Amino acid sequence: LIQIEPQGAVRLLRLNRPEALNAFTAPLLSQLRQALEAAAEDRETRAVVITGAGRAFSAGQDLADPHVAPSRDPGAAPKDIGHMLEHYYIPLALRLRSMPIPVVAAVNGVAAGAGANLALGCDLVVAGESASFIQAFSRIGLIPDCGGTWLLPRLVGRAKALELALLGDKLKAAEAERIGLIARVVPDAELAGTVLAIAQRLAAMPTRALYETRAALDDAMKLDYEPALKREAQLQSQLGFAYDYLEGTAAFLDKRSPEFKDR
Ligand code: LHQ
Repeated sequence: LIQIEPQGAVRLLRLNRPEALNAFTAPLLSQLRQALEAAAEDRETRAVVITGAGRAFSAGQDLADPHVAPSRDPGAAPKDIGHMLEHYYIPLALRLRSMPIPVVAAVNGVAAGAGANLALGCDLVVAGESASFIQAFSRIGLIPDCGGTWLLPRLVGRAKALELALLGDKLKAAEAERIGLIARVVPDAELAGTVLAIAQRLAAMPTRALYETRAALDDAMKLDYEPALKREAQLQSQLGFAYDYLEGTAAFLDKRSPEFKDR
């Protein structure tokens, strides 16, 4: 259900249920988390790309899955769909957000519901121009999950977040870029190449500094200005003792390419 394609220091993970628009089932979600875990543990892998097979990135939770589809039999006991979040989506979202290496989403088509929010949880989101993002939850009587309530207001502010979440309309990739929901939109034919080039660039960069950059930005969201300045100084102090700072500075002064190692 997940196709793993190593490309040098970049590991591409392709959601591979194209006949169902890569809708999430428990096995697919488990395999994706395991693939992220394996990429995090592999010392040769320095960046990850997540994309979808076929015409979609992911249609979100598979609504036909008996684990979550409400029974139409009035006598049947109602299902607790929170279990699916607790056991599959939350561990996946946490794994994604704490990856020791950068993760780029290559959004190749529609990303709906949890599919959209999984993509938005990646460090960089690049979409093909025919891609779209849909907070489909309100259409079926639910709220944004898989990090949506946390991510959306931080990415686009409360006004746009509520517009997207309440109306559940399809947002085209160009508009998603314009409002700051995603980093970049590129012509469809250039998506794979552009994302691979970005991931390769990130893979050659100082991995530990990239990791701490994400952590510092996320921390700063919940800090006042002065504590944020102090947190920067604390992290900078640690990085200043690390190999990559020595190497980066030496390479700059020697006018050569650096070879970073820290993780
Ligand atoms: C699908 C799906 C799908 C099954 C398309 N499931 N079959 C977490 C925990 C617990 C519970 C619930 O939810 C969550 C988180 C969530 O993600 S909730 C949100 C779930 N996702 C949605 O509500 C999106 C539903 N899909 C759509 O709105 C459309 O299919 C989109 C906009 C994604 C694509 O539209 P089209 O390009 O027009 O394609 P289509 O609608 O014709 O779909 C193609 C096929 O894929 C079709 O099957 P068929 O047998 O007729 O070819 C759809 O039924 C199937 N499909 N999404 N989520």
